Amino acid sequence: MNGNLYALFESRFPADRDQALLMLESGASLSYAEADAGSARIAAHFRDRGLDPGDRVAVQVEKSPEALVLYLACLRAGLVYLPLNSAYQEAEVRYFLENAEPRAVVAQPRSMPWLEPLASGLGIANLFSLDDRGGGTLLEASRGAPGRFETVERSGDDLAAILYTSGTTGRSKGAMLSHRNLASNVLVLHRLWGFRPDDVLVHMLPLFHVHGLFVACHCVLLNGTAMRFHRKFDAVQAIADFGRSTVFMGVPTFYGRLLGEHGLTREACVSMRLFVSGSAPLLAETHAQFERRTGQRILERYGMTETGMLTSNPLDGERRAGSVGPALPGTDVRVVGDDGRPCAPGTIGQVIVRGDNVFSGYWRMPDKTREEFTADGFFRTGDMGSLSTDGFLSIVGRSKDLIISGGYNVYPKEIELAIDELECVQESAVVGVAHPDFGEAVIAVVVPRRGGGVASEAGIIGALKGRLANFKVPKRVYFLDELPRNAMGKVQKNILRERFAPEGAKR
Ligand code: MCA
Ligand code: AMP
Repeated sequence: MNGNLYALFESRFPADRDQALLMLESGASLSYAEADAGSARIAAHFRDRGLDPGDRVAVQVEKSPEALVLYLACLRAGLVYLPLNSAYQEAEVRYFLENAEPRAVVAQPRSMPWLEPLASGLGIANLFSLDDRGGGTLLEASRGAPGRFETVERSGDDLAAILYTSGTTGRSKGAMLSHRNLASNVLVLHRLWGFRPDDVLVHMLPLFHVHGLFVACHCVLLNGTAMRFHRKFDAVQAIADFGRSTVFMGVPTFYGRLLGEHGLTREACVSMRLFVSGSAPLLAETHAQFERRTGQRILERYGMTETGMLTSNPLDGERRAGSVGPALPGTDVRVVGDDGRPCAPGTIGQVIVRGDNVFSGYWRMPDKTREEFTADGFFRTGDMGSLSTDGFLSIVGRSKDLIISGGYNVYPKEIELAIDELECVQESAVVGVAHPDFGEAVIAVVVPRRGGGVASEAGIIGALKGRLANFKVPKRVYFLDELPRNAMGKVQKNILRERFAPEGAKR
């Protein structure tokens, strides 16, 4: 049997392929037949350009129907899909291209002035553009290709995608995800969340991360039904859609913003059967408020880029606020002490996981991969948690130095390295503080360098904007004469968090 994930999706396509896969804001739709033909054309074009199965295709585009079709094309051609957040700047993209060595790059037309020389310097011969309206050289070039393509045979172990996650050292690592990793996870979620033939999902997440692509889109593709597909999150539009849809998936920021709208009522949600939250902790208060307003209990689940989804609150049964639920079937989730031994229920320890959904390692980083796995094959998530007697996991913190802002991960080290490069800076420390909209927000504490010129908040933020994706740029910069350190010389970030939390991330 072909282990290619696309073959699994295709086996579940609706009998009538003229049925919609995507319902668009414009009122137009994209049918399963059109997605199939469009992805066939791009896959055939890639093959004709000499791309072989296993080659990487880096993609940095805005969300659009064509972006999803391009992903399907890569699966079908056996190419390894490498999605990049559209907010990444040139310096960030350079690293990914150098590290992954893709055979082709598809990017926004506005990136071409810097991407053309970069790609040519790296010997990447296939550079295409794709804008958020389907314009650009990719579709022009593949227009003449046949609308039929035999999906390439893949084994479950073959790579389907590489997703970069930042690291505590400041260097991003490419998580290698196989067709089996992705297929096993969506098969479980689809069953556990009770997908039905009449489901319609409201899709407002970005396509370049796990939540929007591998959780939301995969569930819909496996279900052979439609999603209302939006460029980005919009609370008013979401509420309008809830009246004619059944499933919604979002990060906690989405739920906070929905609660800020008067239109969010029980009546507005009457056709909805499932609200899923993940990517960051959902406050128990948000959970309670959402239930009071709509009568619906949000289902919180927990996952990672490296592993896909790991735990989920139940569809039927108690959805516990503050818990991410029991392990998914087929996934082994343990909480262990520093000695590696399982903790007693209620005791906090490190969360480690094993299962078909767990990635095989980091791209070209065997040492890093070895470090992150135990001898018996468990991946160390870097999250701290505890299990209840009935197996519900609660995430209580992280052993990794990570900030999650509006569902996006920011590793302080990467930001500190960028700040420290500035002439006016002696050293810096980046921490997360509570933020009413993003949950956590990034702030920086800077020690100015003597003789390095004027160090100002606006100057530092301005300098970082061209170098880092916008969501990584600190919302505020504070100045100190020196950073608090412990006896070992390590910066005491907890002191900085306490000190600057009241001043916060807002001007
Ligand atoms: C935008 N801004 C942000 C963020 N997003 N700042 C901090 N954190 C953010 N997440 C800033 C921009 O820099 C900009 O500032 C200003 O807000 C407006 O930008 P805009 O793009 O208009 O904002 P928005 O459209 O309102 O976006 C907010 C958002 C978006 C809708 C919450 O961030 C979002 O869609 N987040 C979802 C992320 C996600 O999909 N995560 C899943 C990862 P300025 O003007 O100063 O530049 S997958 C994962 O984590 C695992 C596997 C899992 O479990 O799911
Ligand atoms: P990423 O690297 O984007 O895959 O982010 C994964 C991290 O997001 C996890 O290791 C957790 O720290 C966090 N995360 C995801 N879902 C949840 C959740 N429901 N509650 C708490 N943290 C979460």
